[in-house]
Amino acid sequence: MDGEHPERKFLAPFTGKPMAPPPVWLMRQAGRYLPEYRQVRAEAGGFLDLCYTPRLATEVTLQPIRRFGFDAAILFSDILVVPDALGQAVRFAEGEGPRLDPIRGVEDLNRLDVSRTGPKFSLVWETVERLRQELPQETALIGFCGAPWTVATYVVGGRGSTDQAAARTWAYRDPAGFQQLIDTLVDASIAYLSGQVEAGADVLQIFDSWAGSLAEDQFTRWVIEPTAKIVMRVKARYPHVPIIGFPRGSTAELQRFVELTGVDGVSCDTSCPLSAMQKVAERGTVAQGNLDPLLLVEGGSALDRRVDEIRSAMNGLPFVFNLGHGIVPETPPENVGRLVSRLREAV
Ligand code: 1CP
Repeated sequence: MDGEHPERKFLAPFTGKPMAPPPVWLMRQAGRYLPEYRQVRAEAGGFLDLCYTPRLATEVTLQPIRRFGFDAAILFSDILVVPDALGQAVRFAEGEGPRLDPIRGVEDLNRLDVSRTGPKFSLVWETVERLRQELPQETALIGFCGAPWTVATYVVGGRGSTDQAAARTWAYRDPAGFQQLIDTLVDASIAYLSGQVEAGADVLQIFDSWAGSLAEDQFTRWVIEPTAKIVMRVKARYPHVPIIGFPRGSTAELQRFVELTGVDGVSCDTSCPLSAMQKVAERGTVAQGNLDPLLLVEGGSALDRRVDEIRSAMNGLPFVFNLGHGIVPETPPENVGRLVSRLREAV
C-alpha cells in the first residue's frame, strides 16, 4: 500500500509508520453542517437520490476536502444503500430518520435478493470512480459499508431505535433464521465493498454503530463473526487494502474484536479511554478517534486542549485523528478549520 501511493500520507500508519502530525478525517465530514451540502441536498430531492446520483454524490464528498484539506475523503453514501439495493425500499422522510418495511422473520427473507443489487451498487461504484479522478493525488479515498449487525437493526426494526430490541429479540427467538439474514448482509457487503475497491477506494471502514447493545455471546456471534468473514473474504481478493472496524460502544471488547476480526485499524468512540487506544496501537493496530463531536460544536480553548491531549497521547503510535462519532449538524464549520490547523501546528 505504501509502495503504491507513498504520497497518500493517510496510508502510512497502516504500514506501521506513525506520523506527526497524524493524518485526519472526520466521520460525517460531508453533511448538513455545511451550507454548500444543504444546497446540493435540496437540488437532489430525496436523500437516497443524492446517494444514487454520481455527479452530486461526488460533489458533496469533495466539499469538505476543498474547505479543510483532510487527508482522506469518505465516499458519500449511506449504510442503508445495502438493504435498499437488496429490495427492501428505504425512505427518508424530511426531518426524520430512515423508514423501511420491517423484515420480522425468515418468512420475509425472500424480499432480499443479492442478485438484484447490481444496478444500485453500480451507481455508488461510479461515484467512487469519479472521486478517484477528481481527488488530489495525496488524498486517500475511504469506501465503507455498515456492519451486518447494525444494518440488521434497521432491516428488522424498520427505523432507528435506542435499544435495537426488534433485532435482538429475533436473534434470541430464532438464531438460525437471524443467521440467514446476517449471511445475506455479509454476502451483499462483500460485493459492495469489492466493487468500491475495484473502482478506486484505498481503504475501507465497516460501521457497527450499534455493536454496544449486545451481550458478550451475542457480540461474538453477530458482531465479531460476520465482520471476520467480510475481512477475510475482502482481504483474500485485495490484501493491500486496509480495513478499519468501528464497533461503537464496545471499549471492553476492543482487543478481542481486533484479534478475532483481523481488521487493520479500529475506530474508537468518545467514551474510549486514551489508555485503551494506546494499548491497541502499541500492539500494531491503527487506532482512530476519538474527539467528542460536541466539543467541535463548542470550539474555543476547550477544543484546542483536547486536540493537544489526544495528539500527544498517541504520538509515536499508529494513529488516525478522528471524532468518536459523526459531526453533528449544529457544528460551526470554522471550528472544523480550527481543529485541523491546531492538529497540524508544529509538533
Ligand atoms: O438529511 C440528510 O442530509 C441526511 C443525513 C445523512 C447523511 C449526511 C444520513 C441519513 N446519512 C448520511 C451520510 C452518511 N451516513 C455517511 C457519509 C460519509 C460521511 O461520513 O461523510 C456515512 C459514513 C453514513 C453512515 C451511517 N448511516 C451510519 C453509521 C455511522 C453512524 O453515524 O453511526 C448509520 C447508523 C446510518 C444510518 C442513518 N443515515 C442517515 C441517518 C439520519 C441515519 C441514522 C438513523 C437513526 O438511527 O436514527
